[in-house]
Amino acid sequence: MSKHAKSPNGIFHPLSAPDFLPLPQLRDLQLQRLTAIVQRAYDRVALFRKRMDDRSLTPQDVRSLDDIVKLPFAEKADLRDTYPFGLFASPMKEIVRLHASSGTTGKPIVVAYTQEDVQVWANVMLRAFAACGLHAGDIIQNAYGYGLFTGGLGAHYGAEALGATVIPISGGNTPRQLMLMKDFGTTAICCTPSYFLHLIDQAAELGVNLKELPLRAGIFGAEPWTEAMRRRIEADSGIKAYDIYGLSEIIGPGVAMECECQSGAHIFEDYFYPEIINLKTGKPCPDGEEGELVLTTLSKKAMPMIRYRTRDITALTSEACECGRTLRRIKRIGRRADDMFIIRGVNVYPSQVETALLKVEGVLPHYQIVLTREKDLDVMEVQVEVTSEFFTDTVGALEQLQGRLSRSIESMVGVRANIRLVQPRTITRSEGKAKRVIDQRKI
Ligand code: DLL
Repeated sequence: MSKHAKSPNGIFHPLSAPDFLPLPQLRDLQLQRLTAIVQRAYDRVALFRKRMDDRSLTPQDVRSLDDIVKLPFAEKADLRDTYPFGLFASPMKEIVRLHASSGTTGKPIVVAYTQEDVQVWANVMLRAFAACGLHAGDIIQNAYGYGLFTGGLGAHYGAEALGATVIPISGGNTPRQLMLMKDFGTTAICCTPSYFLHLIDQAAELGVNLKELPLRAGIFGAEPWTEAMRRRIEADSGIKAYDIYGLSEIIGPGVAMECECQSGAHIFEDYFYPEIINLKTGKPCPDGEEGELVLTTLSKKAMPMIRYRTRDITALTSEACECGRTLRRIKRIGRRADDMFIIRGVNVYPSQVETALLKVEGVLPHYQIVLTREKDLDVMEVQVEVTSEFFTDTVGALEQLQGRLSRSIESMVGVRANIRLVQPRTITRSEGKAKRVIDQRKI
C-alpha cells in the first residue's frame, strides 16, 4: 500500500483496502465477477438472454475482460420498456429496496436492491467518504434528498458504515440547514453543488460565516459542475469540494469518487467495470480519449446491468494517482450526450457556457439558458446573476460586462448569446439538481 494511502490526519479505513489492490489481482477479481454476472443475467433476465441468443452468444464466450465488447449494450429505454420490474434478476422476496428516478416520459425508471446489494452500496459509499479524508468522528450533514432519489439513503448508509455521525436532514429548508450546521458542528456536507451555492448565499444573508465553522469538506454530485465552479465554491466557503459520481441504474451515488488529490474520480472498479466508447460507432476509445461511459455492475444481484450506456461523457485514465489507489479515474463529467442542445447548427453544452461565464469577474455562479425561436431563427439568452455592486454601477459598466460575457461565450462555443444580467438571487434555486436549460422553441 502506498505511503499516500492515509489521509493527512493519518486515518486509513480497513474497508478501503480494495482501492489499493495490485492490478493483476484486481483484474482477476473483475473477470471472476464478470463471468458470474453475465451468467446470472443470462439465466434470469429475459431481455438480456434474448439479445445474447440473437447474437449466438453464450455466457461461456466471455473468457477475458476484453471479451466484454462482444456483449450487447443496455440503455435507459430498456428500463422504460420493461417497467416496472422486467429487468429484475431476483425474486421479489429477496428485494429489500426500490428506488426510482424520474424519466422524461412520465413513468419513472425503477431500480432494485437485495440485502447484499445494499451492503455493497454502503461499502462503496464508505470508501467514497474515506477517499476524501472523512472518518469516524466526522459529522456528515446529508442534504441529498431522502426518498425515491438514491442520493439521500445512499450517502446515509455509507456514512453510518464509516462510523461517522449522520444528520439526515435531506434537501431544502436552508436556514435550518445553516442553524444545524452551526449548532451541531457539521464537518462535511453532502448535496448538489448548485444547492451548496445557494447555502453559501443564504449564509451570507443570515450572517453565518462558513469559514469560521468546522465544515471542511463537501461531497458534491448528481449534476454536472465545472472546475471553475469548484474554485468558486472553495474560495467562497473555505471548504474542499469533492466530486462524487453515480447513477440509479448502476447503484446510485458511489460509482466513483475523488480522493484528496482532486484529480478525477476513482471508479470502484471491483464492483463497476468501466468502458469508454465512441458515441457514434460504439467502439472502445483508448485511454485518455473522451467518449461515452459504459458501466457493467460486477456484483449486482437484484438488477445486473451489463454494458449500460450512461450517456455521460468523460475519459478514463489509468495513470497512477498520487494517493496510491490502483482504481482508474474518470475525468469530471461536464456533460451528457443528451444535455447537448443545438443552436443555429452548433452543438452546445451547458457546461461550456458555465465555464465561459465564470471566467468573467463580477459574475455569480447562478445562470440559466433560455432558448427561443424568433422568425425561424434560434435565439440563446443567457441569464446570469452579477454582484450587487454592478447594479449600482453605471449603465456603461453594465454594458461593458455584457460585452465581455458575450465575447467569452462566443469564443468558447462559437455562437452569440444575448446576455441578460440579473440581480443576485433572481434565478430560481433548486434543492436538488439544477435546471440549466429552458428550451421554449417549438420544433
Ligand atoms: O444522481 C446519483 C447521485 C446522487 C450521484 C448523489 C451523486 C450524488 P440519478 O438521479 O440516476 O442518480 O442521476 C444520474 O446524474 O448519469 C449523470 O448524468 C448525473 N451525475 C451524477 N453525478 C454526477 C457528477 C444520481 N458528479 C445522472 N458529475 C448521471 C456530473 C453527474 N454528472
